[in-house]
Amino acid sequence: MTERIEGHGGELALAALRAHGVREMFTLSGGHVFPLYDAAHGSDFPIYDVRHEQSAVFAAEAVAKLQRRPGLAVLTAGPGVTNGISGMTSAFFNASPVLVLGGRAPAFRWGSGSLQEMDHLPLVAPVTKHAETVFSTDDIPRAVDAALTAALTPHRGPAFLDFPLETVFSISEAELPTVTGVGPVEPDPEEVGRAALLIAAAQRPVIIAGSDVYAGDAVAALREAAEALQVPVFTNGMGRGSLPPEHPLAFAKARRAALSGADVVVVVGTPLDFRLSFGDFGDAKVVHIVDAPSQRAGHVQPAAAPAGDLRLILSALADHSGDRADHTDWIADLRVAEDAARARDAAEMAAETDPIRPARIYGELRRVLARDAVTIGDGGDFVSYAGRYLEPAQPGTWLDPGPYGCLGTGMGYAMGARVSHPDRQICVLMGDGAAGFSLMDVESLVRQKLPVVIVVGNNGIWGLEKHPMRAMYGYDVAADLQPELRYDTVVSALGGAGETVAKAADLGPALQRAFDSGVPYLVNVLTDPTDAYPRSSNLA
Ligand SMILES: Cc1ncc(C[n+]2csc(CCOP(=O)(O)OP(=O)(O)O)c2C)c(N)n1
Ligand SMILES: [Mg+2]
Repeated sequence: MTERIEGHGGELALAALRAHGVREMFTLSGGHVFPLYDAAHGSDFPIYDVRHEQSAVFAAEAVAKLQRRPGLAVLTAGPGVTNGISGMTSAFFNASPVLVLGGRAPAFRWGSGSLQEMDHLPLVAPVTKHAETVFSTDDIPRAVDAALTAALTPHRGPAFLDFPLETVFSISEAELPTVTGVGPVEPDPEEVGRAALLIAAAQRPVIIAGSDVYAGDAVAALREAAEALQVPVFTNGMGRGSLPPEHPLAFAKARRAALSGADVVVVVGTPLDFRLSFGDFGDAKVVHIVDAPSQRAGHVQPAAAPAGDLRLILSALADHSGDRADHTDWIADLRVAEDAARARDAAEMAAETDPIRPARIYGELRRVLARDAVTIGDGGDFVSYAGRYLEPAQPGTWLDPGPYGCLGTGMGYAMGARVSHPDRQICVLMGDGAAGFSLMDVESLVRQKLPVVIVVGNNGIWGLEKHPMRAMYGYDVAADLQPELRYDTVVSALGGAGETVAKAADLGPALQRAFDSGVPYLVNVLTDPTDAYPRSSNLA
């Protein structure tokens, strides 16, 4: 039974959004999109607003990533949309189902020079799965449904619609599309069988599981497959935490030993990109398991590449009934390497140095973070250390910017995480350089009562650029920031709170105060500018 609805363009859009389970919008005001606000206003559909459109799109992306449902950003015409493009591009690289609704100058006098009159589509089309201008009010519900269906269909990603002024302000009547949900993509059973045989026959197999395993709700199936075939599991992106760190097949630190010793590397739900040495694992055969045929790598010839619903593929691997090699010794060897690396890391995380090194910050954070805390990385070296020293205990608790590597996600991701999980700890790990992109949005968090903890690794430099530039040229330029800058007082001035920490012994109590404060709180940790993340050991 279809439902007919009547209202202005904003109301028609909102009805279709609700039907798809969208529950809130992130935005920065602009007259072109007032009807969308009017529809949400007073109708149990919260509007969160920000100080830069990048934060609105990043917030929507955090909702999409964490909750596996569409996130919504509403951006005004012209500069509102263009300010959101890095966010859309990040969502495109991360396969995050984000819908961006843009305002647009009136169509009826297009070409006459209206304010902000520009065609957004050529700019956003390359970084979205669906980009469309909706020219008629009664077409809005259909267009919203089509955009969200595209965003949610694996391989997922962002979608964009813009509404000319008269489209969204006019009143009309339309049918509300029935939302059926996106059905699973059936994998080719022969390709799955080939993958199962390769893994079962391997002497030294390894699984690397990435973001699409979480996005595709395939975490349980991953665990079943790994346990059934007895394969050690490494993770990246949103795949982190898929196996709890104490699981006998969960590995994080023995990656080098694993990838150099493996005879079959199974990469699930993540591209064979720079994070995975472009899929080149020496003599090892590669099995690449992807959620859609479009995700098969063009630059590598895997031995098998099943494409389709990851739950179906991983469950089929778990059910493999043929012979399998014994991996006990291989797992035991990797466990030795893992334990040795873990002991080295533990020593670094406890080190009492002056100035403080980032490792110690993470040592202290591990004591105060709950298992379900959401940690967000926005920065250079400081975030590489976070990836190394923090071990997410459950899936859906780790947000990094992904392979687009865009600085500035911090406050937007924090807002989306806080809205997604009102009762959890939300902790942003931020470089001092990264802080410059979004710290003003602390104001948005304060005003809308969205407390988060921000830990700044303040080395006074763009560390990830300064150290390599010095190594390459013997000097560096454009890589210095003000040393010992008081980012904490910036947050205090914006209505939050914070403190600067210079001594390792003061870290623990400061972090505790931050999490107890109930307001946006920045712990500004002065760190050693000579400390550079050892890139050569950063295989992924
Ligand atoms: C939007 C954007 N601009 C520039 C870069 C290049 N970049 C990558 S890491 C980095 C340095 C980050 O410095 P900071 O946040 O202080 O972290 P640190 O490396 O010092 O720990 C820069 C400039 C980027 N990734 N994204
Ligand atoms: Mg820095």
